[in-house]
Amino acid sequence: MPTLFERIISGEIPSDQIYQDEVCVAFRDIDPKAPTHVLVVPRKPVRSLDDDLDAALAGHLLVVANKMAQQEQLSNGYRVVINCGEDGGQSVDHLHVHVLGGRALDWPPG
Ligand code: DGP
Repeated sequence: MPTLFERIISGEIPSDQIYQDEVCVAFRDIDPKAPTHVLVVPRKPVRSLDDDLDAALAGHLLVVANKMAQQEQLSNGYRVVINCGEDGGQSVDHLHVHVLGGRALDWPPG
């Protein structure tokens, strides 16, 4: 059974996609927590950061997260978040990197 994000990547579920390459796709979060809230999602349905994660894939996702911050002109700063597991607040079981910006973000998170 494909994950929600596989269904978005395939186009079955519409999204506001802003980037794609051979490894990953980026689209706007449906429930944004900041003026800019983008998800960077690998095409491969890796379940979470706890999965058997390939270092090259992990690095690529971070490079693309930075690319998205530049593309979205988050020149005053931004935050990159990976929620992992129940306590981490992960709600979709397909690894994804949140890129948040456009306002000052509180720390620590709730
Ligand atoms: P997390 O809680 O870290 O697993 O983040 C999952 C994010 O996915 C959450 O911020 C909301 C977003 N999301 C859930 N369903 C959809 C959807 O159908 N479309 C889009 N664009 N984002 C979604």
